[in-house]
Amino acid sequence: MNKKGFIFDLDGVIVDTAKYHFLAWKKLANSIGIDFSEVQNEQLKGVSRVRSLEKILEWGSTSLSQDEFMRLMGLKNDNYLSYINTMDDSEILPDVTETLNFLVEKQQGIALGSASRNARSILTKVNLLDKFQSVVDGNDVSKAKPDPEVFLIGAKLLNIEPENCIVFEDSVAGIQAANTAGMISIGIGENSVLHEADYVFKDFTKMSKTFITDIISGKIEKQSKKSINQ
Ligand code: B16
Ligand code: MG
Repeated sequence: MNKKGFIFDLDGVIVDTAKYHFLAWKKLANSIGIDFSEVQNEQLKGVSRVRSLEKILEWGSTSLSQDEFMRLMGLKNDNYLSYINTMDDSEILPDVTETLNFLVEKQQGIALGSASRNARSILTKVNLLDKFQSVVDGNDVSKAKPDPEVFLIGAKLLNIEPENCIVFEDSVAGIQAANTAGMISIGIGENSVLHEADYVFKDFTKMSKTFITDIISGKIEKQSKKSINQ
């Protein structure tokens, strides 16, 4: 039997919490007189909470004491959690559940590889926690994406070699992390943003079961570059 390890990012891949991060960071930034665009927001996707605030402060040429930095991170997370608390399984992105069920049926390894410290509670909220054999989140890593640590730990927990792992990611930093880990990188989103990925799909509705079956069989490999797409 061919067994691969499928590692899913959370925010922007399984659920659209990316929009809640954006709203919460924007509110926080605006409260200290800094504004940033949706284009700049792409740089916050997939990176840790600490690094996100550091970047926002850089954009605003602002520096803070350590205490104030921690206080603002807390404020952002409280605001973010007020959105998360209202979530249920209706917020799972299209065809994600079907893809997970297909992989379970094919007895593939399934892991979560997220930078979020809120990952487990989000998976619980949307009722998907039991689909994952391993969950690696922001509490388990010391280095944020684009460092490959989160995905390498995921592969290890699945007991599958990195070259037999596939990463689904919506962020530039996450695609770079997957590539550095030597895994097949599949971008979920826009080709123009995620052009470093081996393959890009707008969402899971555009990814055929044949594509997944071909990955499992080894017919589709890393860097065969975008023959099947969008
Ligand atoms: P938290 P992912 C990432 O999750 C988000 O994309 C990123 O925007 C966020 O800063 C990071 O989680 C940390 O999240 O504040 O909840 O710990 O995309 O890696 O699933
Ligand atoms: Mg993401």
